[in-house]
Order: sequence, then structure tokens, then C-alpha cells
Amino acid sequence: MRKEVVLITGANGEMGHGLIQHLGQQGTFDIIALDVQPLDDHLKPYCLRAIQGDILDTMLLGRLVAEFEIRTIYHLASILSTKAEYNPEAAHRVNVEGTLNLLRLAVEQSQWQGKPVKFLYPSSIAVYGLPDLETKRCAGKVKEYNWLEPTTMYGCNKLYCEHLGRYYARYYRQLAADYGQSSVDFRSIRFPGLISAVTLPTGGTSDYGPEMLHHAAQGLPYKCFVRPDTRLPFMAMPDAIKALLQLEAAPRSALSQYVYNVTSFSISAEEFYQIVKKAFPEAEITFDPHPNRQKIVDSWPEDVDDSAARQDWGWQPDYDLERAFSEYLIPAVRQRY
Ligand code: AKB
Repeated sequence: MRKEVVLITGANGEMGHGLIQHLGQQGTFDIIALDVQPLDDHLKPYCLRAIQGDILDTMLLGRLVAEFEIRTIYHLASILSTKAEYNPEAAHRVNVEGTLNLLRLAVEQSQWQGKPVKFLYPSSIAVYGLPDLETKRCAGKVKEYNWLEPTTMYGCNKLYCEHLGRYYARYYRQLAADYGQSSVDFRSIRFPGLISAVTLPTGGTSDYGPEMLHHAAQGLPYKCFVRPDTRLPFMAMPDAIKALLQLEAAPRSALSQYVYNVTSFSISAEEFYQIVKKAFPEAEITFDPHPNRQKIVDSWPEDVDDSAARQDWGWQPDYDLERAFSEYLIPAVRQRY
């Protein structure tokens, strides 16, 4: 029997690694991996095809449409918040035009197959923009529809692409005679900061958490670029992969919205430091806040309300703060370095 084809963009990124490994071990899908960087060798055996290419290359995407019957797209490619601030227009091209290209690809595939292609889109807490620290501290668990005034290009791009996805799923070509033929099954998750034991993020602003851990495990000094009292929601990578797969598997009829918050635990940089220092007492960690990166995290919520995800598709993290560090992160980084 032919396997369903899954396209993963940003395949060589942090989430791509976790997803390819998981789906690859499961063995039920043919994976097409796409990334501007070559895919790491150990992931290649899991993929039917590993393509080094750009999501802005419409010729390349056209060839994919012609060659494969893609049932699900995990569109993971994006330029993260810190990197995007150094070249906002380039980030806009990748984050927005790239997503538009993938949504177009999904429409073409849906039309050709006569059924909606699933489009899984990781969004971010960066879509939120709390005006000041006082508000951040008092906001509690922020709901999906509150405080949507992002302060970064990345946050603006993610928020806009959530809207684009909703538009393609529900209103695309609403004045055309064939309206309704082309819908894309768009599903999005707003992720908190993610922490993997096997990869390091690049270009994000929640990176101080994973960087602190990985530097300590390697015996390298680390200067944390936010204040100790900075609190953000975080999640261990296996839970992020679980959330994506759970949302993918949920029946459309169970989903009351297109975009869902998820979270596992909220932690301050000081608490992060204490846990890391306990596990690696020799670690040299100092705090040297970068004013502009600090401003970015200060605009993100301390916690988010993920009750809709819990209710609609049974979301529940496997790793709370204690388990994330004691059963996943610390043992895995110890083994790695
Ligand atoms: C970033 O810091 O840009 C990302 C995110 C929170 O989406 N990790």
C-alpha cells in the first residue's frame, strides 16, 4: 500500500528534527524534507526525499506539486524573532511570502486531490504584545484573542500568517464559481519557548533558556541576555512534537478555532539558572541583559491559557517543569556532551 506523503519545511530546524525522527520511526508516512540547509545525515534515512531548497523558489514548489500527492504539510520554516529584527524585510519575505507559497501549494494539491490538504502551522507567543512590565505581570494566562499587538517583525508575520491560513481555509476565492472546492485544512499552534536536549535554536529570543542549559552541559561560560526575573512559558521539545501530531490527528469537527495556545510550564530566568546550576555546579552563568532583546521578551506573556486546546483535542503536556528537567533535559544533555 502507498504511504501518505507529508511535506516538512524547515526540516533541518529544531522542530523538524524532532518531527522527522518521530514520524520516521513510526514509518507510516513518506516524508519529503525541505530546508535551505542540507538535512543532517542521520535524518536522511527517514525521508523519501531530502531537498535542499528555498520556500521562496516557486519553480521548486511547482515541481513538488507535480511530482507528489502531498496530504499534510508541516510548514516549520521561519526566521525567528531576534534574527528577523536584523533584517526585517528579508524575514518578511521568508515568513510571509514563504507561507503564502506553501498555502498556494496546499490549495493546488487540495483541488487536484478533491479533498483538503492538512496544513500545520507553528505560530508563537511572539504574536502577543503586552505594552509594559506591569501589564505582563498582571495579565495572567493570556487567551488567544487578547493582547495581539506584536512588537517584532516575526510576531507580526506569525499573526498575519495565522490570518492567512484562516482565510485560505474558509474564504479563499469566495466570489468564484468554484468556491468551496479548494479549502485547505489549516491548523495552527502558538508555541511558547521550546527546549530541546538534542538541538539548539538559532535566532530566537527565548533562546537564553536552552543556551544556558547547553553551555553549562559543555562546561562553557554563558552570559544570559535577559534579567533574572524574566518569566516566559516554555515547553520540552517532545511535548511540542506531541502537540503538533495531536492537532493533526484531531477530527476537524472537534476544532472550534484555527489557532490554539499550548503551554507546559512558566519559569523565570533565575529559576532556570538555579536548576541548571544544581545539575552542573561548575557552570559559569552570569546575567548581562541586552536592552532590546529584553524589551522583546518583556512584551511576551508570562503564561498563556491553553484551555481550548485541552478541551477540543485533549492537549495535555507530558513534561511539567520537574519532569522536563529531571527526566528529559538534564539526562539527555549529560549523555550528549
Ligand atoms: C523566538 O524566540 O523567536 C521563538 C519563539 C518564542 O517563537 N523561540
